Amino acid sequence: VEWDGLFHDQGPLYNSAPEPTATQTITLTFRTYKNDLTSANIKYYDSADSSFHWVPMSWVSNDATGNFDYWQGTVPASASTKYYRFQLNDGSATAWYNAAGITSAEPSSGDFFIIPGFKTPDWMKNGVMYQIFPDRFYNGDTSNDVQTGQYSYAGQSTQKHAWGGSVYADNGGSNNLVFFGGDLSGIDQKLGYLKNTVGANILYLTPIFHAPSVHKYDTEDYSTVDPAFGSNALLQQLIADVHSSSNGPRGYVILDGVFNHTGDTHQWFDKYHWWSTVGAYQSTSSPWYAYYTFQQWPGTYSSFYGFTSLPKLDYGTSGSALRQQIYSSGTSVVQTYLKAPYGIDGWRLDAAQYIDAGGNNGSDAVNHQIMTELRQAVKSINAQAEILGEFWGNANPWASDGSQWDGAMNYDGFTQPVSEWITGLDYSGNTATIPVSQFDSWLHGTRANYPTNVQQTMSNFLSSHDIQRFGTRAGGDIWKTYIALIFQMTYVGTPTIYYGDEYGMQGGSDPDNRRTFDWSTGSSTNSAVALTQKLTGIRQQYAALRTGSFMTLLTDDNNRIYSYGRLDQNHRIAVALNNDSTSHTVTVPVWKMSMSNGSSVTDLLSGNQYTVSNGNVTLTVNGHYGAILAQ
Ligand code: ARE
Ligand code: CA
Repeated sequence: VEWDGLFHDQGPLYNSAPEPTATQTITLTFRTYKNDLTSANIKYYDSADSSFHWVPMSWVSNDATGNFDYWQGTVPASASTKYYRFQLNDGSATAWYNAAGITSAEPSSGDFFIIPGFKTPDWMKNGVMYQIFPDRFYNGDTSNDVQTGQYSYAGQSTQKHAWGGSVYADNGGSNNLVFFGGDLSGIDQKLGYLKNTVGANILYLTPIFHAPSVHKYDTEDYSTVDPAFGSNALLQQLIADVHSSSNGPRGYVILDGVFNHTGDTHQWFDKYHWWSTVGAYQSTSSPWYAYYTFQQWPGTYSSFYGFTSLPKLDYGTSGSALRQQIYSSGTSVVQTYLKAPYGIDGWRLDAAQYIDAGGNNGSDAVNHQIMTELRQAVKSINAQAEILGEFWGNANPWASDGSQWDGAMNYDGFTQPVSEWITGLDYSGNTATIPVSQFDSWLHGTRANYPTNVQQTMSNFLSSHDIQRFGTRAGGDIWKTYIALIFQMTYVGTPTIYYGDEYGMQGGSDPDNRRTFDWSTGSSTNSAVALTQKLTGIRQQYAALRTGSFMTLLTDDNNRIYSYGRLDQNHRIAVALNNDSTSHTVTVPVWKMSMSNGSSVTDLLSGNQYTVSNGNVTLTVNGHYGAILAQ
């Protein structure tokens, strides 16, 4: 069996039902070199009877170039989850093919998923997300700014900082109490920049509910927007303006749901007795005593990472008062903001892996039960709402069977490999260089962790508020931002721009990764922002870049060249990336995507046209840049 010719993924050309219902049959198409195979089979495991089943495939056709054969087989319709692989025979040898790769011995993991009834939000598959840390984006209303000394908390008092500059250099106090004045009306005023200049249509805000710190992961009151950010009415206005298509494309809003812990000033905990009621820290007979886990009351209790300012919530058992308050009742936090008059479009679940009962730290059956209940609560209000989990590794336990998350933050399958390949540093800033062949196999392996509709909604970001800025890892070389943006906007998953990454904003680790947005740089006259705009427009125009197949075309370790195809019924697009610092002449083997000799492709970035010759497109690509060759 000629392994080079084998291809299948769950793109529309190879899979008749990307998100099948229980009554849809699924016809799978497999590609091989012409005349390579004598027989082929789909072997699938059906969870309904816990057994394997075989579907013999038939030869159906050749591709237009005559280089390849297509084989097909049909998996019957049913409601049960299935996992499949292909067995390929050429008369003398057998090869096995599944999402994880090609092997001569039958694999025991890495199969393709079929999950009838599981849908992830289409707007998430097709959108571009923009993440904002509200205090640092734009100050739209100076009257709500936190003043120096206005509040004090845990022996520290607030500091008002002028916009810009090196954020914490002059801060003698707690980083978490330095305020720059950014707010919701600032974001609202800049929606034109987001929608039209950057070309993003999904707004993800880090926490906005009332809390003492600037980051607001220490929730004091889930029911109130922090006064320094605005008001609940302003949140409604912002959501309405994002949703409106009168100021650019219709948009979507995702809020940060911090449900593993509260802040220690929350009414339920009330460490400093700021409330007139009695919280768990104040009395063992508090109505909320069971919401937290005390090893020794009151001083020793479970918290997030040992930060006593973040006492950990105890979810008890199904139907507990806390579960009702957070997600399962009609007036719960989760449901309230999904419903009118707010109508947010999804939740990012902070520290979701740890959510649990009894002070346990998750990744157990109780955590998965809570996540399953939470999904039901969300989808009962809005079946199209997004559930985006925060996890830094392989999120398969939460995002592979349709019962919990739709997708996850893709540190593991995007941020880390991109950082290592392009900057030579991992996302923490440690030296870690990988050749392109390893980059490609890393991407392949992490995609295989998830069903295709999850892959397509993984949040792919260069930086976040928890890691060093990409611009800093890139050593200030804006060309590395260019190539990273080209990859991000042509890869599988929801491109997610952490505010400022579109111009290569600098910043070290937390808290320096939360610098103020520089509005003199962030505009379409900036070359990186202009490239972002162009790329989001291209992604918007070509569905193949969002929901098409992903096919590796070339990995050239010596010249640091990567080329891959994205393809669907309407377009074949070959992306060529040159990760070297000097330009290279690249020979892109577009014959692997069945492009015919004599046909032409257009580089959507430069506008240059090329003709396919001997199965290839040959072009010169600048260092740290790329071409997007569409047909
Ligand atoms: C900050 C500083 C600390 C300082 C502390 C107290 O970072 O150095 O000591 O303040 O002054 C929020 C704030 C942070 C704040 C923190 C605690 O944004 O600025 O810290 O609260 O007050 C793990 C978790 C993951 C978590 C990251 C940060 O798994 O959930 O650590 N991310 C979320 C948010 C954060 C937020 C919180 C959780 C808390 O996105 O912004 O912090 O609500 C490996 C592991 C990961 C681990 C990762 C980083 O890769 O696999 O699990 O993530 O390392 O440690
Ligand atoms: Ca303000």
